[in-house]
Amino acid sequence: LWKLLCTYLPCDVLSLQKSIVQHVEYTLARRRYKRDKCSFYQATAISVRDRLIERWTDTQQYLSSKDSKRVYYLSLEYLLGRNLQNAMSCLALRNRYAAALEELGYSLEELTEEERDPGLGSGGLGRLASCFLDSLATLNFGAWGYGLRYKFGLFEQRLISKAQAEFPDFWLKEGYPWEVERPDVQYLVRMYGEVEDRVDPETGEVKVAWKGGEDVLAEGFDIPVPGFHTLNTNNLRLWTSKASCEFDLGSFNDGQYYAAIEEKERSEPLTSVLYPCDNNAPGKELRLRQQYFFVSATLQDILRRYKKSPSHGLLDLPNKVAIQLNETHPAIAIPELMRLLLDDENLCWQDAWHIVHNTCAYTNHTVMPEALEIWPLPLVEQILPRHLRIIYEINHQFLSEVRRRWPGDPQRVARMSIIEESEPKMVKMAHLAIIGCHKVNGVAQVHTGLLCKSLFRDFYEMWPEKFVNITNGVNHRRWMLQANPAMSAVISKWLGTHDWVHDLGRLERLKELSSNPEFQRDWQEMKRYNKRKLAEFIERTCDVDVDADAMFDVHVKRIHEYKRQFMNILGVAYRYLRILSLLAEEKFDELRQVVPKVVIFAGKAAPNYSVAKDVIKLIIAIADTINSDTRIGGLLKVVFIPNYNVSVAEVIIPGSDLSQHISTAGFEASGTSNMKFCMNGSLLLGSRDGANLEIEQSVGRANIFMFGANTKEVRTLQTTMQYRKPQLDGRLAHVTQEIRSGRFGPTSFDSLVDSLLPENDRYMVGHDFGSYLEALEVSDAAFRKPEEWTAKTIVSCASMSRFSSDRCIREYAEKIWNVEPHQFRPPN
Ligand code: 26M
Repeated sequence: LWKLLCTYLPCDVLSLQKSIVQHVEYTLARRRYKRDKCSFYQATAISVRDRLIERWTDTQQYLSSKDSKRVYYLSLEYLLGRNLQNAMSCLALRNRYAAALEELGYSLEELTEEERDPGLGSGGLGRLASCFLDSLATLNFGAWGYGLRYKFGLFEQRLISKAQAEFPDFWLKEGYPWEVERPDVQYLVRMYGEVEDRVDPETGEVKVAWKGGEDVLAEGFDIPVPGFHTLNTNNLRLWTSKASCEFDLGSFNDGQYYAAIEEKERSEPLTSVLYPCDNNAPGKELRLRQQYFFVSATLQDILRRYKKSPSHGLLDLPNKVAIQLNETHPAIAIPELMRLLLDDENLCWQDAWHIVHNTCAYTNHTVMPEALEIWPLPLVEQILPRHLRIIYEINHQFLSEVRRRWPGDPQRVARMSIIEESEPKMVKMAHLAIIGCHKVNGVAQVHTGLLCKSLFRDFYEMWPEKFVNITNGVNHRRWMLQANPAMSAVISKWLGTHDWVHDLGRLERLKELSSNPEFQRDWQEMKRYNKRKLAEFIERTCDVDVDADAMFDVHVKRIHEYKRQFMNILGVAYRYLRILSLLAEEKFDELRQVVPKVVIFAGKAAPNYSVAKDVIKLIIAIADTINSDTRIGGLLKVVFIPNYNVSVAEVIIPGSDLSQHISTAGFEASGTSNMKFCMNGSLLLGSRDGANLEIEQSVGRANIFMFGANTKEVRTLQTTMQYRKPQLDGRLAHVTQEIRSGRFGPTSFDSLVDSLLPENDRYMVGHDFGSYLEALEVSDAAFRKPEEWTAKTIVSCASMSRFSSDRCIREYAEKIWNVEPHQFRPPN
């Protein structure tokens, strides 16, 4: 009987239709005859989820039976994107579901649009985590992601009165059909309280007891993470905070019933909101509590699963478990795992340290000083008194080692300490992470170089073997196959196979075809099609009519000074003024040479980051002036697409000709959208920063437009500028004068414009502006030659195999986790 019951669900078209209609009626309890898209989307999602769940439970069972090493990816952020089409493709059921829905009167495309994009992250770091989950599943690694189930995701951005306005993103409003609540997976997490030293009367050993404080309950929600065309199905477990009253009913017995419940209810808001910062770390108490809540629940869960197997001794943990810390956000895992091993498992310090150090690894994603997490020591002491004691001990032992290696170098000791001797004292989470982990990795060559040469130089000198580079990668199945079906069809047609979907290296063969006129025609038609779709999207969201034959020049990412959207919009203003002067001087030959362009911006500014919000205002002001100036005809349009997120990116990236990645050298750790754009046949206009440099090596200098100071020059300039004030580029001076004079509306944007003065120009906009304009000119000239341009885009797309997250995950597996893929087969 069990054999009969354990077969997988049927997947013929009729069975899929039955399952969808049944979920409308029985799961959602809605009339199956009443036709509404939302119900049919949800029912379809649940029908797909059913088919994931059977693989998911089988995978977990298989992994336990094989006792293979597992990877746990700890991240406070995930930007999953929509799941419906991804899950269907993974199951190889996309066409059948599309056919099933068609007969029910729905297109898969329209139902796709019903899905809300869970914005549980703020930018590149969260999206990277999601790409990693997909590759881990596809490559048959047994890996779980852990994160927080924020009730409100990253805010929704609307443009009101020509500025950003933030609205709460209550993404769970209609329910999230991909998750499964796990009321049986609950842990208590303690915060606050006091520590007490207790001498064991028998052994005389001093033990530390953590007493009092408040308990919060963590409950898990699971989202299955399917691999592409494999049965392997991993898990993403997200924690939500709950009142812990169910756990200690005793305290209500003193008549304080309501007071007790009220107090317990205070724990609910802990996971309410995601901090909307990217590359910035506000030292907020709630954030530290979120981090600890997340880490404690996760580690309790990992240890519980580990200990279920009777053969597992704790000392063996590093051979069976790898924990990856995504940035320092979960770095409190180091003292928390120590605490669990010391206080709950009664291990000695040496054994506990050996386990922690060999299990954990840390990825750094930024060198921006304002993004480095440091916590006031009194705050740590208040919330996590036991952990502070452990941190002191870790620091004490570590600094003794530093003193042994570098006797008579107290400055080095002070620089490397976890505790900064300021007022108040601060706890440096990056130092804690480096000391507590066996590997530290940067996310692009130049970035890792900077970690070793400057930010973590002392640590690199002490432990050079600890530092590795693993250049980021992106999931090409989402960013090519799913986001750009037109391009995928052209590629598969010309290669005569779909095998590139598994192995991006197969794209190399396209290079030979890059000048083939028929292939070029298909490629150009595909690009035209994607640009028309983007043009329709722009019409809908911005109410601006744009010409799909113009060059689509795209700059989309979080708004940040170092990403220099400001420099871009100054360049746009310059282009506009130049067109006007050509018109005024009746230089018609030169006017004919001007490449018609649509400049597309999108991105969110942190709500408290006023400079970034001013940049959005300036972009909108300049866009309004240009778009309503009938003199320039269709030569230039500028749009700011609101509410940039994963699904908006899936429309924008395939429709782009040129994309800008123009951060000041040394500031963008890697960048990942640069890779996505290249994969979609868009050429990069890039600064000498992050992964741009490695992309240049792969695609070749002729197929990318690079400009500006490199990291070394930036460093020298930053020190010399204080003494030597260079002249502002004449073109830049002209543009800023026009902005101040009110050419782009009544606001004069004084503080933005003042930031260009050499003494204020931390991000080298003034210095790089000239070479930036030259790079733009080179790209214009290239665009005027369609065959050459097309060949460049083909070669650059065909050169992307290194930038697949598959390559990246294999490197983590080999260099850091020491894990092998498994060979899971279905039970029969
Ligand atoms: C910290 C404290 C409190 C609240 C928020 C934060 C915080 C959140 C996100 C700080 C930084 C955060 O993200 C940094 C980030 O996204 N870094 C980007 O990581 C990408 C993936 O490695 C790189 O490609 C980008 O270059 C890098 O900027």
